This record gives sequence, structure tokens and C-alpha cells, in this order.
Amino acid sequence: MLTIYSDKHRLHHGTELKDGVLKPCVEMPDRADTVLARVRSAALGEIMAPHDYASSSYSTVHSERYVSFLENAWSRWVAAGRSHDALPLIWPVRDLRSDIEPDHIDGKLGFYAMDAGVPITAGTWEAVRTSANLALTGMEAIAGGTSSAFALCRPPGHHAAAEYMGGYCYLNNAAIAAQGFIVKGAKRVAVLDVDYHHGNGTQSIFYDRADVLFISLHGDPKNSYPYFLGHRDEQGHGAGMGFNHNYPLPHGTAWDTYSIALDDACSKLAAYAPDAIVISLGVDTFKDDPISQFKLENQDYLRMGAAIAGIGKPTLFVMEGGYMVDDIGVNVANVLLGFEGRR
Ligand code: SP5
Ligand code: ZN
Repeated sequence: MLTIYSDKHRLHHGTELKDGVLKPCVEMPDRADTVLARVRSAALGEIMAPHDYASSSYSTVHSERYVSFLENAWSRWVAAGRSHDALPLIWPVRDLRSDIEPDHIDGKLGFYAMDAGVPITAGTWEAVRTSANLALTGMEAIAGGTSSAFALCRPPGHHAAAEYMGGYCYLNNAAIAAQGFIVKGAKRVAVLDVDYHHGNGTQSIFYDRADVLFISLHGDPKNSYPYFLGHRDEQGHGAGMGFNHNYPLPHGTAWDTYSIALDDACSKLAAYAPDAIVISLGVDTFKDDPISQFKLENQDYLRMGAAIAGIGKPTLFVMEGGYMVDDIGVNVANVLLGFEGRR
């Protein structure tokens, strides 16, 4: 399988507010390094650098003002006299106004964020845009006839919506790629999100559309981040009604339960007959993940890949979460090897 990778991800590593303490993000550079090392040692195939794309390539799913905010946030933060990571501290919840964008960077950060897990550092924008470019490059390879590809994205993307960042995500790489397929002429595209956390950003972006099916398997939001989206009754809106499916699963879910939901999701994906599938590939479903509560084992990821291959469509894998650094290389490679029918 073709892998698309850039070491520009190393430009981004910040601080998050976690368990009441400011700490280095568990979403760290070692993650991508571990995955790349395993892609190499498993002889998965060619590794290529991403093409460059203009910022306007991201406003297919994000608003222009949000992309512009991301691009300029660090310089605004520095101009306000700060030198440590930029983090939001106030949010326009419920009856506060979200119809007027603040001018001050402190207001903008809250306006464009869902949590305090999205630090902006000097190198963040360059890493973020490169991550989206990896997904776009993989999409173009598949649109050009390659049957599958793996975009080794970092930072991840599935929590980012049209106008907000959150959960280590800034640009929604998977959504940008899915929309890229549509722009290239695909009639139907499906996104399957297997990250432990609900892909709230991707769901939100495509919620009222029938041409992009979104399916997510994740920790039940009653007990898992992002808490405020990902319930079973969210099935789409307007023309998109029936084209959104959530499988919230309880803490402790292991392969026996997980695979039932995955098989059901794969049946829905096959019935939709998409021109291409984008997999939001998080491996934070692993039993030893430090922030998640599922119990998948190393070998289960081979089965996950085989199940996805069974749908039989051109498939773009886009890296999302997974924080047990020692094992994410093995688990990601296992999905890709399982997809290819290798062991
Ligand atoms: C892309 C991705 O996987 N983002 C995940 C963001 C999760 N951020 C907050 C997680 C809080 C989990 N706290 C659980 C503590 C368990 N000891
Ligand atoms: Zn996750």
C-alpha cells in the first residue's frame, strides 16, 4: 500500500489542559515516528511526500475565516505579548453570542475551539496544513486509479468541524479528502470512523448531505469524550437524513462486541455502493490506550482491516488518534496488512 508521509508533523507539539493540569499533549511526534517505522519494517510499500496545496483547498469543508484564523493565530498571539502555547479559555456556550467574531485573539481562540486540547504553537499551522495535504495527496492517488493509500496524518482531524478545532484536531483531514473525491467527480463517498472518539467534526460537516455517508464506532458519549455528539439517534438532517450512523459502545468493549457493530457498519457501507471510502483510522480502541476504554488486541486490527477490505471499494486510510505509542505502529500496520490480506 502507498503511504504518504512528511516529517513536518514534528513542527507541532503543544500543551493541553488535562485532568486539571497543563501537560504536554499525549498527541505527540513519537506517534507518527512509531507508525512510520512499522510501515517500513512491515514492508508495506512505497512511502511518498505530499504535494503542496493552496489554503483554499481546505475551505471546501471549513469556512474561509476559520482557515484564516488558523493561519494567523500564532502571530496574533505573539503580537498580544505571549510566548507560550496559545490555548482558549472562554467559549460561547448556549445563550452567549456566537454571531459576532471577536477581534481579540483570546476571543477568537474560544470562538473557534470546542476544548483546551488544541494548542497553537509557532509550527502548528505548517504541520496542520501538511497533514491535510497528506490526505489530499492520498485522495488524488486513489482518484487516479490507485486502489488504496494510507495518509499518515499528524495532527489528526476528525474532531475539527467547519468552524472549530478540538481534541488535537485543527483541519479535518478525512473530510477534506472525502470532499476532494466529490470535487473529482465521485457521486457517493463514505467515511468510516473507527477512532475510539466520535468523529463529531466529520459528522457535523456532512450531516445534511446524502452524497457523503458517515458511520462512526466509538465510546458512548454519555461516558466518553467528546460527550456532546455521537448518540445513536443522530441520523442526519434534511437531504442527509439516513446518511449518518453512530454506534456508541460501552466502556470495556472488546472484539466480540466491537465486531458485531463493525460488520453491521460494513453492510451499510457496501449497500451504499460508494465510489470511494475514507477510513478515519484511530487505534485508541487498543486495550492499553492511556485515554480510552475499549479492549481491542493487536491481532484484532488485522481482522478490522480484513472487514474493511470486504467492502471492496477504493479506500483511503487517514491516521487519527491512538496514544499507546509503543503499540500504535503495530496496530495501524495490522489494519493495513489485514486489508491487503497479509499477516
Ligand atoms: C483525535 C483524538 O483521538 N482526539 C482525542 C481527544 C481526547 N481529548 C480528551 C480526552 C480526555 C480523556 N480523559 C480520560 C481520562 C482517563 N484516565
Ligand atoms: Zn480518538
